[in-house]
Amino acid sequence: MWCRCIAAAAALAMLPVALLASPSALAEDGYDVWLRYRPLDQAHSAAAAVPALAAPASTPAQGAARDELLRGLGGLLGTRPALIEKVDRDGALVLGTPASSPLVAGLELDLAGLGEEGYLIRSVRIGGHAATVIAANQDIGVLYGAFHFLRLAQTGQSLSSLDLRESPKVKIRVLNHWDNLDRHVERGYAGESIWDWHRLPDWLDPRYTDYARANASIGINGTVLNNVNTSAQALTPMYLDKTRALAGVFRPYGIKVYLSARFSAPIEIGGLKTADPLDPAVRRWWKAKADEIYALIPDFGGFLVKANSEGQPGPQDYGRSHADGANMLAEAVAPHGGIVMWRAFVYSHEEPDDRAKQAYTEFVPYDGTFADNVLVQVKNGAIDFQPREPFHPLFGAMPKTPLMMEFQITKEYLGFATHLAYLAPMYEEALRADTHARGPGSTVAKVVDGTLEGHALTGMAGVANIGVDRNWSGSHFDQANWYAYGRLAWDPDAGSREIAQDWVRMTFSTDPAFVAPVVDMMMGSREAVVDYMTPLGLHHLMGRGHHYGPGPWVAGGPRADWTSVYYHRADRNGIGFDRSAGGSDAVAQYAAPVARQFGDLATVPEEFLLWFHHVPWDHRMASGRTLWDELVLRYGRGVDYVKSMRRTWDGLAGQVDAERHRQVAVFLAIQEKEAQWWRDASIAYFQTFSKRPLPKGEAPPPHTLEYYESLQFPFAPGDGK
Ligand code: BDP
Repeated sequence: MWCRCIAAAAALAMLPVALLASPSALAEDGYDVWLRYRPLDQAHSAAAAVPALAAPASTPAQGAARDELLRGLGGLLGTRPALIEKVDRDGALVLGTPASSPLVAGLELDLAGLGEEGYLIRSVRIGGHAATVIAANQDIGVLYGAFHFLRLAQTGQSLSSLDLRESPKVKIRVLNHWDNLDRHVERGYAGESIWDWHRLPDWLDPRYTDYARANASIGINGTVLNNVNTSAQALTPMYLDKTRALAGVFRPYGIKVYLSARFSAPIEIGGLKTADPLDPAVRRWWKAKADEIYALIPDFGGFLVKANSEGQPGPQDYGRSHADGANMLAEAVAPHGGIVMWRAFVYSHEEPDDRAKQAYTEFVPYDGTFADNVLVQVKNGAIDFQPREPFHPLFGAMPKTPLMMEFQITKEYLGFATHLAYLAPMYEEALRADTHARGPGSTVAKVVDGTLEGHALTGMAGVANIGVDRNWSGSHFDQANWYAYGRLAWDPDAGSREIAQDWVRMTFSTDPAFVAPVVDMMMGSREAVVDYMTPLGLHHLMGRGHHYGPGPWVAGGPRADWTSVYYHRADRNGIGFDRSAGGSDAVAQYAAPVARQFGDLATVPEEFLLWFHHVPWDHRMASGRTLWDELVLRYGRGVDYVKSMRRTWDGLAGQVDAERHRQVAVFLAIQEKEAQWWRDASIAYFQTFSKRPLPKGEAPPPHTLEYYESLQFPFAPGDGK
């Protein structure tokens, strides 16, 4: 990347001034993500001028902060600041911890309460000169502060009279890579895995450093390198050595590595006959494995485990519980300070109960029995990362257990990498949902950040959307989801609009005439996907296996809860899954006020209507329309939104470089085509049940239902394998 930057800078220097003013003259491929550091306009660069930098660099972590500021300010302002040891002029930037920098120590700043990762940025005077200090208790806080300072400059904010204090509200902020050792990424739409296992540990692709920089810039402090559906080989000495090498690259950036652990590894790579968590030989094996890992990687984070879920092995294979399994691993890593992230995404083969209820049923009885270094990792909703789900009933229902949030950043169910869908409003919706666990105001965010029950060990996981594609995420706008996830993991109360504003300014342009329409377009984009795929609480209606495109007709196969008909239950009377007291009674898993609201057809929010109720086709909606008419209109509304995004984006040509503009424009055209396909296929299918005409003005689907059903996509990307 940096070669490219230097080349670009050299090219820039030779360009006539008139051309410099035109962003469209400079091609960009998105590799730099939001850390582009392109020259600020004159007004902003004058205001942001930083002539000198006093920054220690005696450790790799300190070096990372200093280098980032040199690179960032150099790019933004056109000249790199001079490196100084003493403040001898106005405008210097001073960074460090009291231990690393005598200048910082001399300021006697109030760093208490900032913790290990927090920082402050403050305008101060040193030796009679105006200066800005970025100070923290640890080097990593300084690095986070450096990125924050750069963000202020990049987004055109004032750098004078600063007084900022920041520390993360959530402790473990990790990406989950669903990457296999053969580099296939399960549900990945950005090319192969960035982990080049075959060439590791010797070849350390410079991408790994840029990956760490991007993550550190948004406060991500951990990464689980391998898929939750993992092979045990990831724990063999050969692969552990490769993991050690990656850990070495990430360490200066405050990023710990974690591994997904296959529960049956003691059998598969340990030669044991069992993986029973209560078997002493099995326990010894895991302890020895943990010791082996920590000897290589002293700051190894711990294990992520998917057990007894979708065919993965687990403690129940031996008649043991999730707590037995988690606690055995927890015991192995505890002496080294490691943690276990035990997933609650479970639903059993034998259990015929509503799938939405099963995680709660299986986990709630074990509340209070998990070891202190175990977090239970819960998806935002009870089914599976659908475009819209009500919050998972486990949030608020396991007060004695730290519950980690698991969001999906990769868009398995929201149009893969081609559809523009900004997911922060979806994350925000889940985090702000009120569980009522301890009365009103018991939001999911408070469960996750530990404040509701007083947990110090807290976490958030995001299933990564990263691959080897030049732009990392498969599309330019999908970088925003990676970015927003990090910002919300740092502060679950942050606002998705403000995050989008920062991202647009850093990624494209600070021009308000560009920022405002693009942010508006992003903010409504997820709702549009809900509309054209699964309006009014519908869910799980996608193509079988690969999950590409509409498949409301999907039926049969190995298990009912992998079909669409199981979820929509359309018949001649109506549509929707009855989870009220008269149905599966899933509503009873929520606290009483929530259960009442969701369980009553009169009070359930319309966006969850068909999630909780089977509703007659002629049911009157708030709009006065019948359910059938409303459904059809929502499908169309989603398509219309995509059309409006295309118009907006087309109108912004010239305000963004042609290379990125063109790809976004073409992807939006694909999105429109696919949104239309979702609408047409869904209407063609559901009309066979409703037997009602389309509302006036609504175009009939151009093809027969048989046509939509006949479409096959054997090579759609990202399938599990
Ligand atoms: C589903 C995915 C599947 C994952 C599973 C999980 O389709 O590929 O393995 O979630 O989270 O969304 O374990």
